Amino acid sequence: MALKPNTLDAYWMPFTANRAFKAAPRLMVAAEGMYYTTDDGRKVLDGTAGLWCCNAGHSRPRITEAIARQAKELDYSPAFQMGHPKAFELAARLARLMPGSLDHVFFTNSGSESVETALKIALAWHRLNGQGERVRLIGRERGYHGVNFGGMSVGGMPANRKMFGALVAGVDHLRHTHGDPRNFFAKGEPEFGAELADDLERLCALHDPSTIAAVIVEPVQGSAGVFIPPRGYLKRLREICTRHGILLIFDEVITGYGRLGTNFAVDYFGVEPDIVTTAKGLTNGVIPMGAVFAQKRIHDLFMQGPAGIEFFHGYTYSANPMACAAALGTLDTYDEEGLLTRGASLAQYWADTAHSLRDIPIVADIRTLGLIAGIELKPIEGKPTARAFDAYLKCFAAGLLVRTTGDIIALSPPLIIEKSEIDKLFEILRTVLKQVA
Ligand code: PXG
Repeated sequence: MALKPNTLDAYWMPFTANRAFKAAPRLMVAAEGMYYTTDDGRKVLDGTAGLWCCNAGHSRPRITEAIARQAKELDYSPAFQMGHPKAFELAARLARLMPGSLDHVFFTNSGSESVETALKIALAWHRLNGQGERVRLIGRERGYHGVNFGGMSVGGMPANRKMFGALVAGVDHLRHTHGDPRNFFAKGEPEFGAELADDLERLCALHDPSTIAAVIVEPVQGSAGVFIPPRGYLKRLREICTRHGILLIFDEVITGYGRLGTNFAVDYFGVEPDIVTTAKGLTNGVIPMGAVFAQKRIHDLFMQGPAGIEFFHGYTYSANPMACAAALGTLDTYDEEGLLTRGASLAQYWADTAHSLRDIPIVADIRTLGLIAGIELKPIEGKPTARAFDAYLKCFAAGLLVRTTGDIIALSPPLIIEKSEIDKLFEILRTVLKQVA
């Protein structure tokens, strides 16, 4: 099934070094359970659940069969001024899964769209609430909220921003929480740095809180390299937001659907934001879909406005029937196999095994929470990112899929992973890290 080289030309690949890839392509042709199969017939252990999304592993029958059935039954139904039963069933089921009164669900097609949707809900809600002067949005350094204009603007990864103009106006950023050496090699939530949440008070003093609509953060920063919030940080952020009437948005595109051993990070940290964005694990990554959860009081204010369309926002494929079927099949799989809480029982083993790499001299820090690990490498002098990317290529050749960002290796396996596979994953990684030392 090898592709001829010239067939690689037309596809402009996302977030990829296209020229290097096309000179030495890596192609997946099949996947089942914990493993991918490459075009040259090798099995590759999935250490990243695809891109943090295939939480139930690959080719799961409940999901694939639900999609096949749905394609025959109702392929598409208009998303505006029209509905289909599975959209309502899915929203009700998700509302039950999410704690507190985050019980209304708006459907999108990706994490990026979920973020845009959440930011727009926040701005519109303040306007309906008679506080239309709340127009500022606050993100955080090193945050990743997708690639559309709102998400890019509140995001804090310089490379994702610098080429794209002036971005959305009125955005500011909290300091990130990474770098305190006292927190290096912490298992779980690091001890030091809850007071970094007070940085929001600095921005409130600068802009006046009455101009700030919302703060958006990832409960655990994923893309930028697995930064786990200091113990108490998120609670403190919640308190400051509440005190100043600022909406708090948790971007749970990565942490949602079992990644931390709980349904959502909202459960794990016991902090209830006003809006939650999700995607990825919602459909096990199989069909693009996102879901934004809003508190009842947020939703209900929209329903008290003038008759007619309450929120001028939505997508052609919002609650697409195929995506709804995939999501319902995914939730069935999670339920039947207890996957959303499975990470809790594996977290200790996962952390211990990950931290066993600590003795390797090029390892600068190891961070773990739930079924996530970030292994930070010391960069090669003058060549940042080169060591981690070399490790990525060597892992792939040795039968393990990892992700890298900067000089950090990020791991987030499907939640079906067995202890023997955890062992195997870190054995391969140990061998490779010795090779790139
Ligand atoms: N918010 C967060 C927190 C994310 O992690 C998005 C929004 C955007 O989602 P979409 O579906 O528009 O891509 C993300 C996506 C990685 C990696 O390896 C992470 C993401 C995507 C691709 C790779 O860290 N996160």
